[in-house]
Amino acid sequence: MRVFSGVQPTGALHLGNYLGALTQFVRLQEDAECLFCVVDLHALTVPRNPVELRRETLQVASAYLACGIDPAHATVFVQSHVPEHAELAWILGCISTFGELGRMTQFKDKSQNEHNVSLGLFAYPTLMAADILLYQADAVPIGDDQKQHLELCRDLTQRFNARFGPTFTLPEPLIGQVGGRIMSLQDPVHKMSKSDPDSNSRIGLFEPADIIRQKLRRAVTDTGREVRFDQEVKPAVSNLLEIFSLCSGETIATLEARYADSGYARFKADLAEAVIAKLEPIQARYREYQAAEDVVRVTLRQGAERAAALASETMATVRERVGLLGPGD
Ligand code: AQP
Repeated sequence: MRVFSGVQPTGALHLGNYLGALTQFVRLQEDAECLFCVVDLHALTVPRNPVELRRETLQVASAYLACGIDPAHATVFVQSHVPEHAELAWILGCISTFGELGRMTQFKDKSQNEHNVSLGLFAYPTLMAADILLYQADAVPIGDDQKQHLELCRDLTQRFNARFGPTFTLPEPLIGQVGGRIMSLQDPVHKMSKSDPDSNSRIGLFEPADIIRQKLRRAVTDTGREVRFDQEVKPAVSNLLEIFSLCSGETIATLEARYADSGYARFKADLAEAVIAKLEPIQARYREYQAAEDVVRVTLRQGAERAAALASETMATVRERVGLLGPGD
């Protein structure tokens, strides 16, 4: 099985990225051929400071390694180092419709109240489809928020294959049973997100322990005192219970039984310690990679070489299928 997934360098990674995506990546590398990409072209769909973008690209790559992605098992690379991503995105854009791209909820959310919405933001899902199809991926580990984009990728796969002949593997989404949708600590109807202007809404993977304690103390809760998992009635507490369970390895039922009548303050204090304990070893490894940036750069160079070999094979077929005249034809 071949697996592809990516993370955008759009700011410091948070617990949602970790629990929803990165933990899955680490698990999958044991049994599948994995490609994990820092999708820097996606990050350009909203205005970016070039110096920050370059720094955050290296940070996401370092985070991959710190979380346990092993370059001996998985190909780690930067999207823009393999130019075929942009080329295939153009070709897929030419078989995508205005209507289907306009229905994407992420586009609607991100373009709301914006005056100068870019073509890139609108076409984001075609670039994501190109990322996946270029490597003939069988499966794509994603958080729940990317489900709609993957559905579109599957539609484009079927449309392309029907129009030009079997070319691409139809990819399946891999969404974790739990952790697929970690919610904001300040507004539990919205997902935890890097671009939320309120930094109290998320826990950064590399934040110091005292900030994590403070953010969890300030996390909103629901009416009533009892600690109970009920996403309808108690969305905020349910989100905290899910985070607690994923960080401590204990079941939600065990946690409910322990904290049922203890009140929110003790529950949140213990939750903070569980999150800190989970993140400490990752943070230590991240500091090591930050001090050895050359190691990260070499990993990315080697990863790009491996990825480019696969990408050029797919693109040779695609160019031929759609009727582009090759220089040697
Ligand atoms: N809150 C979340 N819960 C679970 N999984 C999540 N992911 C993101 N947020 C959550 C998953 O993390 C992977 C990488 O995401 P991304 O950075 O490529 O883009 P995103 O989904 O748009 O994530 P953010 O944090 O919300 O970034 P911004 O604010 O820049 O758009 C994906 O697999 C995603 O599903």
